[in-house]
Amino acid sequence: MCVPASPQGHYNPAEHISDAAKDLFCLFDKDNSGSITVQEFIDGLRSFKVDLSEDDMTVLVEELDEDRSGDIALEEFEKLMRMQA
Ligand SMILES: [Ca+2]
Repeated sequence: MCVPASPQGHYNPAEHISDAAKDLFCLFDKDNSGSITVQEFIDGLRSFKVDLSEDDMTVLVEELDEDRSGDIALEEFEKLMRMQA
């Protein structure tokens, strides 16, 4: 279980996110830090044989990373799932 649990009684933004998105997020988040770094994202896409250049992947991260934290949170990752749906 690599989705970080929020303290009891606090709103958990992960709760409304689909299990499929969480499972995929876990595959990308190799160090279980709760967010996907650019490098984890690129490694993850490569492991799924996604045919994108590193530059294209970096642009994709920048599009997903709404809060400019430099990595992809679960909520941001879910947008990618919706794009593909
Ligand atoms: Ca991580």
